Amino acid sequence: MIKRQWKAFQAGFSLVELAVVIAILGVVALGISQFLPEVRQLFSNDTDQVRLDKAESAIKGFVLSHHRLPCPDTNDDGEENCAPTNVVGKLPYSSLGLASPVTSVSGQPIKYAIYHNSSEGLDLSEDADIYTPQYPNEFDADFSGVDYEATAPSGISNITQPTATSVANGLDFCWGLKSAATSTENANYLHLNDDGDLVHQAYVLVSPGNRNIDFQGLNSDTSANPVEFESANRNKVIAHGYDDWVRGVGFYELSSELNCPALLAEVNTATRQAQVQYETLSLAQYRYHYRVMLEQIAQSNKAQAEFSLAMAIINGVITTGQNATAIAAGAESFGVAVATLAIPAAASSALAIYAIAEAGIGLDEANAELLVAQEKLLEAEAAYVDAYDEYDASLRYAESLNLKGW
Ligand SMILES: [Ca+2]
Ligand SMILES: [Ca+2]
Ligand SMILES: [Ca+2]
Repeated sequence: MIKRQWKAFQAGFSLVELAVVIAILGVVALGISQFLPEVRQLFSNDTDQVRLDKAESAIKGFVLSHHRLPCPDTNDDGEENCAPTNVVGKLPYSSLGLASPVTSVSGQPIKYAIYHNSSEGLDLSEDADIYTPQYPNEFDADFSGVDYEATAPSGISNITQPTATSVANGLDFCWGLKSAATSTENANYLHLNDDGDLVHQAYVLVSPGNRNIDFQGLNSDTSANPVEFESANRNKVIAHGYDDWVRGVGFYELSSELNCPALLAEVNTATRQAQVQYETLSLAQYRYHYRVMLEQIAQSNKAQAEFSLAMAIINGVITTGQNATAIAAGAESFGVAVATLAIPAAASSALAIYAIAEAGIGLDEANAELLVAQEKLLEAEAAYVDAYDEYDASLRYAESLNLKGW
């Protein structure tokens, strides 16, 4: 009896249990079917995020070869459409060198938007020359700092600022990112809305998702501000079916990926070094001209000493009443170093001999001073030429970095 009752209980429980299980399975199946695209993607290598990664790599490749962002495709032919007003469109897959459009897993096109700041003329899709290093001023070989005429030593001439400045390359794009990063916040330019905070982006990619294949919320085509997009962090599950994927790439992030800080720093360092060499050269040039002046003064002092000596000899001759031959002999000595000068016998007066000796000593001293001045002038000239060559080399190096770009 007890056994039969137990069996009946067992059979009854199984039916109830079965019904409950079926009901639960039905609810679960209904729930799962809603999230089926996400569930499928969990087990697949081909997800919207992977596709956005692919788009991002293609954009980076384009930037490296074109020094600008690709423009959006606004007429669905895969080619970019560049105009200042074209800031939102589709990814220009063909211009990026891709064979087919980049879509979401369910086949919807990816939306692509770029930063364009009209108030500061900052268009990251424009290959413009907006960066030129701060080169030193032109070096003027015609020095006028010391009031003495002097021609520049051989090999020294004017060094003009590099003329090939209008070159647009990676440095200009890096500079554009830097300028954009420091620009004033403005809702008219591409940004994400992160819980009310406006976060500017260099470019934004949006996949509409696979459960609700529309662009939703701020990503919607009918959104009031077409350059405003949802934050990449917006919760997908609890936000009423929102399933878009937003990939925003900020100025600093892109700048860092392209190695911009190091590139700009390298050019800045080279330009600063050229500035230092320019200052050194200017100082060397001043010293050279100063030494030219001192050498000319020493030459003039020597001429004066020679003249004084000649006059002392002539005076001595006249004092002792000698004839014209003796005077000529004295005059002949004009310009001859005192060591080789014989005091004329005619200069017999003690006063005259003393004056001639004094003048001779003066000439000796003037000659010695001239030798020192000439030696120092040679040193100053060598230093000037060295500084000139070093400045020229440092300027060429800075110029070569500017021309190279990345
Ligand atoms: Ca197009
Ligand atoms: Ca440039
Ligand atoms: Ca969606």
